[in-house]
Amino acid sequence: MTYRSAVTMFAVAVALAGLAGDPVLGGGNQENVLGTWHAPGTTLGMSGGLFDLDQDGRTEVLVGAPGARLGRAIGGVFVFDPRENGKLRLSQTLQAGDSTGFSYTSIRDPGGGKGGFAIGAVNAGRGVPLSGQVFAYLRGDLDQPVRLAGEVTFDRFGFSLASGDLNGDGAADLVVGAPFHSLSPSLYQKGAVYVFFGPSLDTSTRVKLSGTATDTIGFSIATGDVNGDGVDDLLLEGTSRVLGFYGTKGAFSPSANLPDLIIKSSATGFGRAIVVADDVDDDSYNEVAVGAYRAAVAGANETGSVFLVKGGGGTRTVDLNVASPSLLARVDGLRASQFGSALGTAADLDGDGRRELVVGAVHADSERYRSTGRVWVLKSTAVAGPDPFSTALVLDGDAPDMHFGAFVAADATGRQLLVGAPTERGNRGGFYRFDLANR
Ligand SMILES: [Ca+2]
Ligand SMILES: [Ca+2]
Ligand SMILES: [Ca+2]
Ligand SMILES: [Ca+2]
Repeated sequence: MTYRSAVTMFAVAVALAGLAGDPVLGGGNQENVLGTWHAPGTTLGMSGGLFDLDQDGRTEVLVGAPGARLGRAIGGVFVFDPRENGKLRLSQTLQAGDSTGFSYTSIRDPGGGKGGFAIGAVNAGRGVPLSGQVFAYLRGDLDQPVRLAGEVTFDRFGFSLASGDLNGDGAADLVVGAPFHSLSPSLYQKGAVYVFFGPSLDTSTRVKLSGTATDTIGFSIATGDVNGDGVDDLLLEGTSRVLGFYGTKGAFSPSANLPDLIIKSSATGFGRAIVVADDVDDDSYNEVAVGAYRAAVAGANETGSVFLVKGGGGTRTVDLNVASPSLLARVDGLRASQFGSALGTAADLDGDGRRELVVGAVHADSERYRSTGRVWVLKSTAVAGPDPFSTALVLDGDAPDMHFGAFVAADATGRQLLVGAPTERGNRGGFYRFDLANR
C-alpha cells in the first residue's frame, strides 16, 4: 500500500520530523544521536508504521531507511521511542544491511493474538544473492523474528508486504510479494506472491501465487473483506488490473489463473496502491480503493486518480474502461501530482462510523513548495460525493521534492498517522507523525 519504485529505491532520502510537522531530530546535539546513517542517501521514510513494542500504551515509531549506512551495512529499520515531552528518541536499529526497511507492514490479529510487524530486506540473500528476505516480529518473540527468504536470485522477495486473516482462523497471515521472481523461462520476472499463515508463519504450509502470461504480480498487495463474508480477501496488482482472491474459512488456496474479482483499468499505474475502504454506499459491502498514480487527467500526465469500486459477493469482473455501475467515484488529483501513489485508512473523523480514506500524492505542490508531496484524508461522507476535497484534511510536506506521502500508515486506532518523505534534504529522508483527532 505504499509508493515505491525500483528506479528510485536507492536514489532517495529527507529530514526527520515529528508531531504535526515539528522536527524531533536533526540539528544541534541530536545529530550525534543519529550517527552516520543520516547522510545523503539514507532514504529514511521509505516505509514504516506504529507499534507498541514495550506495551506501555504508547506506540513506538518504526521507520525504514533502506539506504542508511551502518558501518559496512546498508539499510535498517529505526525505532524511535516516545518521550514524556511528546518528542521521539532513537532507541534501536533492527536488521542492519541488505536494504532493510524498503517495506513494512503491521500484523494485527483479529482474534486479539500476538500481532506484530514485518520488515523487508529486498537485497538480502545469503547464498542466493538479491533473493530478498523478510523478518516478522511477533509479540512474545520480538527478540527472535521469524526469517522468511526468497527462492531465487533477483526475486526481490519482500518488495511488498501486507497482513490479514485469509483463512479466518483468528490469526493474522503474512503476505509477501516478490515481483521479479520467474516461475519458468517463459514466465520471466512475472513475479510471485506468498502467503504465510499465522501464528507460526511456517514455510511448509505457505501458499504461492505465481505471475501468469497475463499478469505480473508482487509489486502491490492489500487485504480486507470485500465480499461481505467476514473473512479477509487478498487483492493484488496485476497488469492493468487488480486481482481479488476471496479468503475462505479453513483453507485458503487461491490460483493466480482464477481470481474471484477482476478490476480492469488502462489508467497508468493502476493498482500500485490498493486499500480496502469501509462501506460508504451502505450496501454492507466494503469498497476497494485503487490508485493509478501515473494516470493522465485532462491531458496532464502523472496527475493520478483513485478509483473507488463497490465491493460485492460472487465472482465478478469490473471494467473501468467503460461506464460501470460498480464505480462509486473516480477522484482525480492536482495536475502532475501523482495522486494515489499511496493509500491507507484512518480513524472515523466525521462521525459516520466509517474510517476515512488516506491518499498520498508524492509530487503535489503545496502553497509554499514545489513538488513537495501532499496527503489528503478524504472523509467517508464525502469521498463518493461531488467534491471529496471540500471536507478533506490536507497534510503538506515542508520542503521541495521530498516525496511526502511515499507511505502512509495509521496506528491500530487510526488516530495517529505516520507519513514518509524519503527524498527530503538530499535523500536523507524523514518522517512525520500526525494526531488526526486534534486537527
Ligand atoms: Ca489466519
Ligand atoms: Ca471476504
Ligand atoms: Ca459498499
Ligand atoms: Ca468517517
